[in-house]
Amino acid sequence: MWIVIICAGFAAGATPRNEIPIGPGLRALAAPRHLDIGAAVAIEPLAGDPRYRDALARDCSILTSENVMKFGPIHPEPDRYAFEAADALVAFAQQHGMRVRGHALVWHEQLAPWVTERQRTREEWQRLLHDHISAVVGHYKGRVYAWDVVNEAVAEDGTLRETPWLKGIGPDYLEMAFRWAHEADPDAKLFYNDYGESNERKQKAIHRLLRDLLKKGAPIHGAGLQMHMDVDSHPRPSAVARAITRLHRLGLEVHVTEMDVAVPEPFTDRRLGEQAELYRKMMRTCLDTKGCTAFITWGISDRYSWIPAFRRGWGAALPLDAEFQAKPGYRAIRDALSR
Ligand code: 9MR
Repeated sequence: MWIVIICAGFAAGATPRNEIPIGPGLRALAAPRHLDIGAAVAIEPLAGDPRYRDALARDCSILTSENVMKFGPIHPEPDRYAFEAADALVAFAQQHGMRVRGHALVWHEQLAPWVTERQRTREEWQRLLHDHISAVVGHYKGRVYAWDVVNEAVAEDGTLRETPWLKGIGPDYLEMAFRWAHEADPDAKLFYNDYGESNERKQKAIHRLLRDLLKKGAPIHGAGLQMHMDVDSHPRPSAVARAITRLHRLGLEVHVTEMDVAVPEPFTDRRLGEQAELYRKMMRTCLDTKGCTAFITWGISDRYSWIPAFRRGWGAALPLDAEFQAKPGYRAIRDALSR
């Protein structure tokens, strides 16, 4: 009996709950709003999962490399660069007419062991960073649209974070990194990227840092707001709008670079509804606030999200579920774009 009813449903053309209706993907809806929309991409599913590739092709006009362009993966030994994985990502983006955000040239995590395991003079640190940036940005010249040149350099209290780069070179490392990236590809848009949108003190410190760097003539074109959040702890849309406006007044573009909204188990309809409201509000904030030119989530499907491995008991953070079906969050983004 059940089988008959279910089959009858399909025969009558009913779509299973959550299935994405046939129609324009998010990319087509974002284009007339002059907004890039996209996702961070992991290389394994890009190579092995056609559903992942199809979802990216349907919804994204811009892709960020989740891990493969970070220092450790791309420069594993002093004299060896491993560009293959990142090249495959860039080739996929080119085939689909998508832009690429390179992430991230200067960060304190995912560094190759050879970088941190030995002492160096300031000059040696400078040479190391210069050579890394020149080689990586040079390799992708004309193919990577924007780079996160420096990632997460500001601590929670607004001071510069104690990283190997700060210790090895001093606070000038930021200006140097932007200048070297610009030399290697004068057409690439260069971004500073960080998290902590609810932390007004940190936001002000980032604003001051970028203002001072711009005053010195550093080639900085944009700022990234990562926007990792969860259903219980998230910035107010007004705080996000304020941060975007403040950065835009410096002449910078703002990208939402890594948004996801973690949900605690069990992933109930109520919680997924709260998540959808956050996606809707943040997309609206980006659309309504001058300066916000890209909206990127940190992954596209819950099947390949970083959250469960890093936060036990949390997950379901992305717009598509593990079977690539649209969640309420996907529909909320689509509605905000169609408004
Ligand atoms: O999603 C990335 C995960 O696969 C890595 O293991 C992790 C290493 O720290 O980095 C994750 O991406 C981070 C990004 O590069 C910078 N902002 C925070 C992201 C989530 O941790």
